[in-house]
Amino acid sequence: MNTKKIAYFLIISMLIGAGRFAYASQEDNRYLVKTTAGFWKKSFGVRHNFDNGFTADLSDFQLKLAKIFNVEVEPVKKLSILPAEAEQSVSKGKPAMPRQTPSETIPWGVKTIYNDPILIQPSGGVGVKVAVLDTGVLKSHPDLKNRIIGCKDFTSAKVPLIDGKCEDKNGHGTHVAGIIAADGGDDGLGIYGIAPEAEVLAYKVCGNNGSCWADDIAVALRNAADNGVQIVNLSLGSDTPSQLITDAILYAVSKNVLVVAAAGNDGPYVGSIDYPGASVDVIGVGAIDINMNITDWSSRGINSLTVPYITEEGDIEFAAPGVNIESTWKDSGYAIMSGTSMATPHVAGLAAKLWQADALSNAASATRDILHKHSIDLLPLLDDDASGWGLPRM
Ligand SMILES: [Ca+2]
Ligand SMILES: [Ca+2]
Ligand SMILES: [Ca+2]
Repeated sequence: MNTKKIAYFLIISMLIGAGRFAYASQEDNRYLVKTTAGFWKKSFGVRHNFDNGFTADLSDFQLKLAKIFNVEVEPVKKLSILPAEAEQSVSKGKPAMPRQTPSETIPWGVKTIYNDPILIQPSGGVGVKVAVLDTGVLKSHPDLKNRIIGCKDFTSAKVPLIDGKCEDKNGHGTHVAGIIAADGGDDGLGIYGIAPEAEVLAYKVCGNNGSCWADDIAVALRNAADNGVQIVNLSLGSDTPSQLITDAILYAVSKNVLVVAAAGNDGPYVGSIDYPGASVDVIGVGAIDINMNITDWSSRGINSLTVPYITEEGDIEFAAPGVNIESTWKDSGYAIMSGTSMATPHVAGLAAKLWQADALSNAASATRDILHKHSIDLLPLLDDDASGWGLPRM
């Protein structure tokens, strides 16, 4: 490289650097930069490295430079959490000590999954790790504090990962985690989830407003797979697939991880199912109410257009309780929420309870098979767009 070229590159580097500091906090500015060249990584700043490039928050100026130098960039998708209705607080008592209590110790969704209307004590999930990729979790909640074995924040603007931090200012993640594994607390006065002996890893991948960058989700999925997680719960989605997430799911599946995701709340239109739930490698879950009816807003698959009882891209796989679901909340109390976000952790919790550990390297697919075998058909008859195999239960 001659002197002129070196000078030129130095000037460009300085300009890029200046742009980075000036615009780093812009919204909707995250891109996958499709090069692995150190020069561009240094200039733009790396959020996450991937096989075919890296992600970064780019200013308009940096975007222009990428274009001038023919560096391919592609916007990173944003996904969002999927509650269908706003929460409704139901806690009894004061937020202060001794503690708030739920309106019911065993919510209707847990009884439905257990197929036991007078269920007194749920159990199960011993030794099974479930990662909840969501808005974080209130680690100190009395019904969750003994269940949380990991807590990581993938959403910080400054660093790609903070270990030990997963503060939930939204509440959604705390609600979802409770449906999977709330254990009633030390005093047994709290609420119970489906698998109250399971271990939960709270991975915060969504901001407080409930929106979630695909690259953060992809990195969290890989992190979960590398940390011996058996089940991942994704109560989030978007209308179109993200390649970063698709690749990360393939990685997780190769590591024997079962991924469960919300179908979305865009029903009742055929094919309204969200990604990643629509992916063939992910269990997509729709929502039913207490009368076992599919809700209007539960997203529909394309099951009627594909082979019955063979899970293909775009199919719904199950439906589970998702209307007026009571669970743990970010204020140490309880709240009722509706959405396929709430249906999904019922299936993830049941998967933890039924985890087929003896199948070793095939445990995830064996567990998926068991869930199929444990399903009862919901109307309309057979494999349908709204509920697939139906309601999986004990
Ligand atoms: Ca699917
Ligand atoms: Ca099918
Ligand atoms: Ca059916």
